Amino acid sequence: MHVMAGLLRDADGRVLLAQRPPGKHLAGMWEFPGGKREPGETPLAALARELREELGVTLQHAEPLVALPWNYGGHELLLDAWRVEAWIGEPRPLEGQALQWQLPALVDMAILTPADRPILQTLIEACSAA
Ligand code: 9L3
Ligand code: MG
Repeated sequence: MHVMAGLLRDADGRVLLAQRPPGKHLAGMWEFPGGKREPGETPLAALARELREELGVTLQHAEPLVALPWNYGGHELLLDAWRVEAWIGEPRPLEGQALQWQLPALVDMAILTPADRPILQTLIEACSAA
């Protein structure tokens, strides 16, 4: 399974996090918005679709950050994280999920789904190198 995740930053450098809704796997934990790529979709098209469905925004420009394999209880997934450099619209919680903007260095890793922790770490390192 190929899962896309988008890292949106605001003008203050804060990153957007979404909370997984009740009833879903890992409910209550926070993650970068995104979801499963469907057959026949390119990674970028899947990311654009997920961001439109979950946040109501139109992706304009994204750059790959890091893709890491993960195993959730027997399910192999590749979590493919992209920096979303430009989009149109104000992100809204269209799927009942809570949203928050937070400075990467201030995010408590414990609130993130395990697969998203190394992605945040990669973002923090990329920011300090820039
Ligand atoms: N997942 C982890 N981190 C993320 C995303 C978008 C997804 N940033 C994991 C949670 C699920 C799987 O990928 O195990 C599929 O996601 P969903 O379709 O349940 O949202
Ligand atoms: Mg999702």
